[in-house]
Amino acid sequence: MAIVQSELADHIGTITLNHKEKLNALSTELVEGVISALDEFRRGKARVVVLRAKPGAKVWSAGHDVWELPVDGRDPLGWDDPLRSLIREIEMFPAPVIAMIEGSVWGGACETIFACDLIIASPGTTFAVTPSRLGVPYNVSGVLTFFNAAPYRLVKEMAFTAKPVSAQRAEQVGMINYVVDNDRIEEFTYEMARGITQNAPLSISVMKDQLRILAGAHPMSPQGFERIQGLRRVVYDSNDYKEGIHAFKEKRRPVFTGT
Ligand code: LCV
Repeated sequence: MAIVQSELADHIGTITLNHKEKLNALSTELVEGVISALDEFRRGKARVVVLRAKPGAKVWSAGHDVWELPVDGRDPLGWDDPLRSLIREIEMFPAPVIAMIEGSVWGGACETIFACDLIIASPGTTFAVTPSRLGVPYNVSGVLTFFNAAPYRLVKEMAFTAKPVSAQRAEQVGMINYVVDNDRIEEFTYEMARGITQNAPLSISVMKDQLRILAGAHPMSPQGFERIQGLRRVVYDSNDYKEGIHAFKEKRRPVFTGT
């Protein structure tokens, strides 16, 4: 069975994450499947895309595939990292992408959802930002995605505690659009999708791009960027980064020493 299923009907593209064994971890294989579905939808002139997991999923996605995180001194979230490519493909897709969420969402999967245009979640959904849990130095554009998705103070709470936030709290602060019961979320999501397909696709596409460009318009000097890259290198060269990954693989709690 394909780990990514896709279907295009009545201008609505649906992408279903279906890698049960790895809890829809954002592996290279899974990300390539999603990106190829988006390419097919672009060619098929989809007017809206729904990104979802299988109905009733306990884990929507466990985030970046930890087994694919480099431990040889390379930047774990470089430009060509599958997660970075996925985020850009969603942001650049010329029609709205609706994230329909059931289950828990972790790390890079949170950013993936925040890169979507609309987010509809079931009541049991949780969102956890996990770099500090693994010792990972998140990258600048990734932090900007979070910065644009939630209030500043909540972004800090999520980043520093790595604790899951409930769908209800996310909706209260405007981090997601709606919380809808599991037995209605599909009907609700596709009703919204159908409504979008009735509106002018070119107008929607240009507004999506304007909002993307404006949301990314944060001045940062070359020196400021280089300083951040230098600080990130200290983190991904650190013992703590290796410890976070090894602890995950050995199914134990990490012991961070700050070195
Ligand atoms: C590969 C996995 C994963 C996984 N990768 O089931 O944002 S950043 O910077 O942190 C970025 C780098 C990032 O996104 O990192 C990943 C962040 N993700 C997480 O921290 C979530 C890690 N996973 C978990 O905490 C648990 O798996 C949850 C709570 C999601 C589910 O727990 P549960 O007890 O239901 P298991 O932990 O037993 O996982 C089932 C299988 O999925 C693998 C895991 O290794 C296990 O494989 P095996 O059966 O071979 O042991 N798995 C889970 N997450 N991110 N593989």
